[in-house]
Amino acid sequence: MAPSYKVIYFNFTGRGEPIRMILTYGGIPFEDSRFEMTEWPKVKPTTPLGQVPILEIDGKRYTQTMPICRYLGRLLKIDGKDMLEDMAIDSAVEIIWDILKIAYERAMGGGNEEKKKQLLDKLHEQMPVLLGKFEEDTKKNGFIATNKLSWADLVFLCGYEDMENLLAGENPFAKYPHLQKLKNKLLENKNIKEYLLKRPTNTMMTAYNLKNDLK
Ligand SMILES: N[C@@H](CCC(=O)N[C@@H](CS)C(=O)NCC(=O)O)C(=O)O
Repeated sequence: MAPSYKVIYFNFTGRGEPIRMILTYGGIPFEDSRFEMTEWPKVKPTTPLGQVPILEIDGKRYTQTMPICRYLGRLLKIDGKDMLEDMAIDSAVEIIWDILKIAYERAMGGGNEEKKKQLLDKLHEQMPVLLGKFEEDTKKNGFIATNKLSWADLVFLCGYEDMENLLAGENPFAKYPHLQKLKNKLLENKNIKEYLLKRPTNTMMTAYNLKNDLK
């Protein structure tokens, strides 16, 4: 019998979404267990590390976003063909999260305007370097990390949506036509399309939804 999967995370994209997106891409049915921020104090003590996301496989709980994604990538054979490609995939995913972490820190930074400005400056300094590298790689190979679709591309798709929200109004991908093309190519996937159409409304970031770009 096929294993049962359950993803436990906020009703929000963030670190939970790459896990949901990879399962979705692979056509693996999963229970999408979401809760609102206000419920977190009740949920936190029930989690192994006081953190989410959690992936449950046949009732056993696994933590840490990227190892979970890496596992699913291997399971679906959208990992690298050798250790060097796996390193390229891991490296791309780290780059995506390096940018996202700054953008999230800025968004969650409360009322400290000076700190927020510093983080925005840091983003403006790093994005052209890091996204510029992805743009060049994607122009050459069609994908973020290797010359065929890998789980890094699905992490990128989620990162694309979060960056559009965290930097709403700035069009962070406007200068990167190949990254936009990749996003559109991924949105042609039937499973992803169906998932986005039925995905519960993200209660925290509402400026941009990948669903808006479905053809
Ligand atoms: N390294 C962990 C970090 C997990 C993490 O920080 N999760 C956040 C949500 S994105 C969380 O649970 N925050 C609530 C808390 O720490 O109380 C991972 O990648 O899964």
